[in-house]
Amino acid sequence: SKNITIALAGNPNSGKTTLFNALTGARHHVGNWAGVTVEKKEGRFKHKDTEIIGVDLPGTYSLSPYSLEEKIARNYIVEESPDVVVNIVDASNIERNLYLSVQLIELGKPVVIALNMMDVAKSRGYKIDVNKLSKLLGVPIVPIVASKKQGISELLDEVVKVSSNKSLAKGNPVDYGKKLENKITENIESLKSNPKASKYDLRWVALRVIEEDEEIMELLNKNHTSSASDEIAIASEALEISLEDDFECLIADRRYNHITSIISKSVKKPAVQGLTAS
Ligand code: GDP
Ligand code: K
Ligand code: MG
Repeated sequence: SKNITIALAGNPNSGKTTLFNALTGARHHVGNWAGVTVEKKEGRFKHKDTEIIGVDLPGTYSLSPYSLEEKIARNYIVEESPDVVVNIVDASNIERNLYLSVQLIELGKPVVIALNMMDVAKSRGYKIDVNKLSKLLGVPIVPIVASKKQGISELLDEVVKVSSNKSLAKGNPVDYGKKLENKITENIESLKSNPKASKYDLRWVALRVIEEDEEIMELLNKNHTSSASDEIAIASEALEISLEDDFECLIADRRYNHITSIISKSVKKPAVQGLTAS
């Protein structure tokens, strides 16, 4: 048999707790994340011949460095490298939920989307082309109804499959446009010589440097054995570009465009109905 660890990530109210309980039943324990009073749940369960440890990450809308919950979620994924990140997405609120999905994909770990609340989405008349959505995002998607325990076994089949073939769930990168893409490429080149960066997805680190993410900048400088001038170069480059533009806003805009474009090709919502007589 095989052992894997999965992290459960999703927006608040996407059904994370419902899914976690459906997976682990009573076999989980609740504690806190190290040093903080944010709840951490961990549970162990079995799917066919695979032993799975599930870690429930805090519910978040984004992965910015400005909130404790968001930092916990992203740091767990990049530092602890779970085998698979299971991203629970509320299908009835898909556009907003995908903002987190795109950021999870950017962390560079395999992502499987559990497309939850399919009952609600259907009752509202949404037509979601799951295969197309999956192709456009570049990650497997399994429709589920967590509250009715529907789709759970199919979800776990996919998770186990991805855990032994991570290339199935790498995700497609957001196109940030020529100007940003050039900066990303330049940063990746400088980061290649930084041993502190090597354990992370370099494109992800390159983007964080552009955003002047303090935690990441500090991490790159810490215990750096080669010349510190690399970091200074990166830092001053980031400073220079931040004077040109608000790159953090531009990055967010590009992510929204990416999602809007994907949704327009894979989801049909019924025309907004006028007020009906009751
Ligand atoms: P969390 O905030 O992400 O942990 O979300 P919860 O697991 O607490 O779920 C929020 C609400 O949605 C609860 O009332 C759940 O019973 C309900 N819920 C979860 N999954 C589904 C689903 O697939 N369909 C429907 N209709 N309700 C769901
Ligand atoms: K809730
Ligand atoms: Mg919850």
